[in-house]
Amino acid sequence: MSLEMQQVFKKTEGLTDKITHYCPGCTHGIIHRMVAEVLEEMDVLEETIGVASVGCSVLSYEYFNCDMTQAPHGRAPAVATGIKRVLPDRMVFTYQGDGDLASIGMGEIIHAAARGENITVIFINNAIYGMTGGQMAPTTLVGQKTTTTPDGRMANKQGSPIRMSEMLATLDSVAYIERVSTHDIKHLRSTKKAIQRAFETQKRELGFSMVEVLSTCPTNWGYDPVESLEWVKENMVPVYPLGVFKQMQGVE
Ligand SMILES: Cc1ncc(C[n+]2csc(CCOP(=O)(O)OP(=O)(O)O)c2C)c(N)n1
Ligand code: SF4
Repeated sequence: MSLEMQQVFKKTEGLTDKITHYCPGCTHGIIHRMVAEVLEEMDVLEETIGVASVGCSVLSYEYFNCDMTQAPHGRAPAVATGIKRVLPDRMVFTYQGDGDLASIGMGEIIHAAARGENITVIFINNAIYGMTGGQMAPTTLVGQKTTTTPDGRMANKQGSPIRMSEMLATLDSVAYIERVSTHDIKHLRSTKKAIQRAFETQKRELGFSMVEVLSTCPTNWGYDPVESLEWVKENMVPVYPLGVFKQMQGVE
């Protein structure tokens, strides 16, 4: 009797073979995978240009199997704007953490969204500036302790967390914004759908699209990977409600 081997799982063509440097339990890796799968499924890997930012995902240009470049501190939306305007038939995306997008790059993201640039932003919100030893980010929760806020974030001293999706959704030229989460399988499925919708929005030339993904940072939170997922569900989702904040007509 001959045994027939059947392949039931394979790595997406959208990622290179490079082993990532992310900490165990960090959801950056699974979000990379979903972005890569969507690009592969849409058959646009050959025409995609991604812009890596700073933070833990700075090396994402080594992991995505498409053309990639890297932009310094928060400037990814500006660099993506330039690329898309010169090469409008390319799929252009940025991959940015919350320190990059909501702190040092706040100006760039607001103006790219206000201009309705036809780019897709993958925004990773892990409530912390992961790379530089876990300092506070604009998304750090009230009461959440970080290495630079050992007493916990205090609204009267450091202000309250910024909800980027809600804020950017007020801009007329924004086509699509959704916030999703990585804390369980059901939400991972919704995350992939949102990423698909964002790239479809760009393909249809409808304008600016962004997916905010609630993500983990076990290393700087001081929890193990499973506890970290639980922490996202229990603590982040109530402050950062999931859902679609803007969906222009024509976005499907
Ligand atoms: C006040 C300040 N300005 C600039 C930097 C430089 N810097 C290092 S990492 C980073 C981005 C932060 O990463 P984040 O976007 O939070 O992604 P993560 O590392 O959490 O994945 C920046 C802006 C810094 N650490 N602190
Ligand atoms: S420090 Fe945090 S965000 Fe950075 S790779 Fe490790 S777990 Fe992920």
